[in-house]
Amino acid sequence: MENKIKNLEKVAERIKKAVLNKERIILYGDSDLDGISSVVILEETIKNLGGEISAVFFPDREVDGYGVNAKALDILKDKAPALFITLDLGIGNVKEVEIAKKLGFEVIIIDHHETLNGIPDTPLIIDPKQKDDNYSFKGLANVGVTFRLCEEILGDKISENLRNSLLELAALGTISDMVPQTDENQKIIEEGLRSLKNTFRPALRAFLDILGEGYVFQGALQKIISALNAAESINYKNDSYLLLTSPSIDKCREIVQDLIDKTNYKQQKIKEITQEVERRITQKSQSPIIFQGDQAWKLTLAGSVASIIAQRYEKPTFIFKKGDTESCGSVRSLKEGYNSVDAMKTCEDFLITYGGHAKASGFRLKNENLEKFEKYLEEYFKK
Ligand SMILES: [Mn+2]
Repeated sequence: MENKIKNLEKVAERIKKAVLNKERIILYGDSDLDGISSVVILEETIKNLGGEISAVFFPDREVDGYGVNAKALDILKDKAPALFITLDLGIGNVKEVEIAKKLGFEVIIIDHHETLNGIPDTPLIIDPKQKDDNYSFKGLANVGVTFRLCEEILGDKISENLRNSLLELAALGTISDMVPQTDENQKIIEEGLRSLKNTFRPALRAFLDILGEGYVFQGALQKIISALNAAESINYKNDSYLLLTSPSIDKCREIVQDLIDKTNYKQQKIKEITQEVERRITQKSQSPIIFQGDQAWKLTLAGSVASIIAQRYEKPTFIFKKGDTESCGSVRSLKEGYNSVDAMKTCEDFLITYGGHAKASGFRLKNENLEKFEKYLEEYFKK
């Protein structure tokens, strides 16, 4: 049993060297709270060392797709040479990492997703789910992995206040990513939430003030998480990131109120789509899966809808947005032994992309293959 995630020390040393040499550093994170909180805590760690971040990028899943994309690399290419660090994504971007390297970037991947067919060609990968990683706990959210990296980078220099401040975000990101709340995750959540009550971070203070502290800690924590997840990435910028890094309490109050309003609207939409799915599946109750899509549904809501349906019907659930030629969706498969990634692996010949975790994953394919996809999945889950 090893006590450190593979490459943790190597990556920490590389980042410290970059700070010393004043190299440019780019952070490229996923747009959900796990990705955003990962970016924020790594940025604050680097700043604490005296380093600077040259650019922070969050791709819009709906427009840009999940992961590193060539368009973003093209926008960033003037910043090369630089350290290009991916957070909560990247482990599947074999092709894009090649492009990044050709542009002059040195790529560091910090991820916690399953590795599929081959990993990007860079020695600087941290992902506890790598085949040859012997770290004892595999259930960390990406922000948990990143927190371990921040600890490694800062070493003894980490002050109690900084550690607590990073832990608050690590706790929220961990809860939000729906990883098991056991082992290290449980500790991160406990410590982070304890600190959250006295948070110095203006954004989190604004949430506690607006929602009411008592209310938040009596079970309404999810309100904060939903609100932070409600921000969309536009032109690679993300409101939740701007919020969490803002020093102005007044500005934070404004954004927090706006995000809460957006969340309430989103919850209403999720309810409507869920009802529509339920209406449709009454005629298909024999199928071992739930497989539904529509042109009017937003991809950003698909995961939430799939979660509710999968829980309610105890079946692997595939919810997708049907585009003009391609469809893109989210999968939830909550029962033990029903691995959604393994299931989609049997369809990889006609999927454009797919990936994620056994219980939560995603896919994209041509519309003409939808029927075939559904059939293969039904076959797979019948067994
Ligand atoms: Mn994640």
